Amino acid sequence: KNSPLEPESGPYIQISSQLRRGRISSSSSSSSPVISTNPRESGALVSVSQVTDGEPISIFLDPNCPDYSESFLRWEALQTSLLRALANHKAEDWQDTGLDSRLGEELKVLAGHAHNLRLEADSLKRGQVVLDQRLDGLQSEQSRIIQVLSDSQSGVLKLVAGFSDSLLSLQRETESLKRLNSDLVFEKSNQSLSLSFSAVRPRDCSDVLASGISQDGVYSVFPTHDPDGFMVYCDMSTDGGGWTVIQRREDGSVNFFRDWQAYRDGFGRTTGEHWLGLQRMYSLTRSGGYELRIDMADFDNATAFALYWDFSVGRDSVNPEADGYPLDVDQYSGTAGDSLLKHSGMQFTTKDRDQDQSENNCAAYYQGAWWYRNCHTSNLNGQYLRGGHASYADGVEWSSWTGWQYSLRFTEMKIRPNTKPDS
Ligand SMILES: [Ca+2]
Repeated sequence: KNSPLEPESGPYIQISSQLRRGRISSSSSSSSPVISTNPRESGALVSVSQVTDGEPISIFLDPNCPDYSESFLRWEALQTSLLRALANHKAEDWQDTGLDSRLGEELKVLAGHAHNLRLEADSLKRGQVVLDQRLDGLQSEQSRIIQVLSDSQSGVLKLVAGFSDSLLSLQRETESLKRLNSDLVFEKSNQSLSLSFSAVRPRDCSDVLASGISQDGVYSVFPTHDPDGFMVYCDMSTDGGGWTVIQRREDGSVNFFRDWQAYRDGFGRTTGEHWLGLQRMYSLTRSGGYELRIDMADFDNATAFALYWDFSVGRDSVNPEADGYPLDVDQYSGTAGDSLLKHSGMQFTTKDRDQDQSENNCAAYYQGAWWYRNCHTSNLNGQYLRGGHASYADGVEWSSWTGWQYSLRFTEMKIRPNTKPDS
């Protein structure tokens, strides 16, 4: 007969590999295996369950196999004894390895670990409390910062609003300042324009004086009707000054017995004896509005003057030379007496151009050049005869003051606007 443990021949017994390999003996399962004869597996005779790893052992008997009842009983007994041996071995193994003490030690260690863990948990809890406190502090800080931020934001908004208000008012102020500035610039340019006209381009000595110059001397003037201008002597001393000198006799150094062209264009030295010229007198006075003053002196240091409120040469003439530069003079006042009004309306006569009302040439006859009628009461361009003379009326005469036989030491004819601006 074959051994039931030998499945290779005859009716076979199938045993789980674990049991066969004896690994069941090292199982640490505490429950003993259960052997049942009422197996769930069909055809199985015996089933061993609740072994380690849960895999039941089923023992099958071939139905065709011969009766092995005896052998089965023996097998069963063997099995039982095997299981008993197994259980015993387990118990022995349990005790042999000293697992109890090991477990106790491990339990102690575990308890120590647990203690440590508890301590750690406590400290963690404390840390948590501290962290919570810090968190609370941070939260309150955060809310405070948020408050501050919103406050500062509203403050910034207020500031911005204030800024934009200031900016607007600043812009308005800038605009008005700009307008004011342009007004000022306009006014200033107007002022400098009028100043430049009066200061840089004075029409006569009164403009020179108005520009702030009060020194007697030679200046350039630019009459409205003679924009190229010319040099004149300005008397800034007599009666408020501003006088433009048109004739001077003072020492006889200059010959005054000259022709038409010389009297038209002028001659002499501006700082000394000279005749400004009829054309220039016309340029200055053609529109009227000038007064004439004649200062005189004799050789005894006596002085006198004659003043004419109105004075012009070639007034309203289109061609003054052709018209003969007629004299227009009016409204005498002064200390020398009037010796000129009788000449008003007369044309100018030179030795080479007779425009007087005499049969003769008054200029040639009285050795001068003047607005002769027939012939004169004054002869300021006559010969420089130095005081009293025997000849008749051919010297530098002002008859109403010194008669017809006294040649004056000094004469000066000067003009200025008779409508002085308010000062
Ligand atoms: Ca004549």
